[in-house]
Amino acid sequence: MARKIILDCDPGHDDAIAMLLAHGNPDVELVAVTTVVGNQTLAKVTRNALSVARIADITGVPFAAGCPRPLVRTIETAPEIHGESGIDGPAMPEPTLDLDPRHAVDLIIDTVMAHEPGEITIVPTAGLTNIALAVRKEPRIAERVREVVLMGGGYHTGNWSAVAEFNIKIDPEAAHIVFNAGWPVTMVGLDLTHQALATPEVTRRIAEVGTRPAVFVNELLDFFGAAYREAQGFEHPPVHDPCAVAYVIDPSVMTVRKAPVDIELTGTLTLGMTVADFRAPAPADCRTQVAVDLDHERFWDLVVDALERIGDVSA
Ligand code: PIR
Ligand code: CA
Repeated sequence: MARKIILDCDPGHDDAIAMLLAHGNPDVELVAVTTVVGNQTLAKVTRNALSVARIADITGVPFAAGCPRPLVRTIETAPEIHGESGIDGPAMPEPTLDLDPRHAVDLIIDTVMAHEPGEITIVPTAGLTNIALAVRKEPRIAERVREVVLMGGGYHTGNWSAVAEFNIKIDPEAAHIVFNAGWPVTMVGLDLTHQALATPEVTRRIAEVGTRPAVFVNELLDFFGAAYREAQGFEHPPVHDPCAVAYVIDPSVMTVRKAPVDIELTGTLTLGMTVADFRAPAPADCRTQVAVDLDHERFWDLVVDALERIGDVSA
């Protein structure tokens, strides 16, 4: 049985690849896609999500727009990495799907409550504003969700400050709510995603697939790679968001370690830091774990396989 997932995202180059992986892989089923301000404004990332749906011919899945700003902080976007559109590089087709009329928070709640306990996995690949509001509005989702597998944070480095990662730093109060809601949380952070590098071997494999969606992925990686080279001094770009989807598809593609994790809300240098406590043994009631090591080859096998299955759908 395919794992049912809600993808909460801010496309975003790597969010788009996460969406394609979730759509193409038979072991996960996209049951909703929700958007939130992050890499760019809500209007931009929502349009991008709908354009990606057209490129991959994703139909029959509700897409809903969520929060236009973080809970407490002012909006911070990432144009130096994702460009003015949030997904600069490829030509993005005019969306053909209509948005679901519900707010993303309500679509998340409705979807979780309409399924049996343990059926829905939430996969956030953006700031946690929507997820935090959903669990505050309907606290019963905390027992009903199978787990939250999120891209965000990191225990040894940041990318938006020395110690904080973007998705957590842009809405640390929301992250605090999500990490303390009582549901199981797997943090797929920078420690893991900085191993998911799109090397020339990877882009060669994707080019070999040869389809329109595969060409789109390489166009994404071209722009993203150049931005990462210039802004962050990376030789090859780390492709963060599909790592969280990959964990849901096949947890053995990475190693994880159980550890309490909490979010720094008051540090002057450390705001938004995901503080992981690695003192052994982890307490018996610990519901959080962090991703540690990625099997690079098998991760990219999953992405290439998903693209092969999506095939040559025309945008
Ligand atoms: C990536 C992101 C933001 C900033 C940088 N420098 C790089 C976005 C990605 O979409 C991913 O979800 C997460 N935030 C990585 O920090
Ligand atoms: Ca993202």
